[in-house]
Amino acid sequence: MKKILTALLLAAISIPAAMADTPAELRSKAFKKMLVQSFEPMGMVARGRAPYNPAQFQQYADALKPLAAEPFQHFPANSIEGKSRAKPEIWTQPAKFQADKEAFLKSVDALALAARGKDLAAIKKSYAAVAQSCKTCHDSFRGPEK
Ligand code: ASC
Repeated sequence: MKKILTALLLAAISIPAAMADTPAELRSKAFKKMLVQSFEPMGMVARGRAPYNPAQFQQYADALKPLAAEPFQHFPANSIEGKSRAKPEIWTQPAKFQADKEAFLKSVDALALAARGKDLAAIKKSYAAVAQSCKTCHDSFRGPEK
């Protein structure tokens, strides 16, 4: 009986460990969450596909700040697993990766500020700057789809 209980206990402990997300999965989820919960809803407005509601847009822009920072804690050294598109340059050029990350987070702050101005043309410019900073980092540090 004690052995069975011990076996059950060990199984209960090891199952969550075995199913734990890898860093690549964690950052992928965080990037997707950012797109779904904030960046894409704003993109719909920026592309004229959804009406511009200033209060709602500001909520999306403010929400982007913590969401945008989130993925960057999930890049431990050389964590290229499974379908990860991360390139080794993330860790061989850490200063450039850090600079691209900071430029991205700065553009996100600027968008939240622009959202307060309620000037749609200025907001679209700030949104485009965020999208450009996504692309700048991807051009150096994201490889092709696997
Ligand atoms: C997106 C998305 C990206 C960026 C980038 C912007 O919506 O998934 O990776 O915008 O394409 O240039």
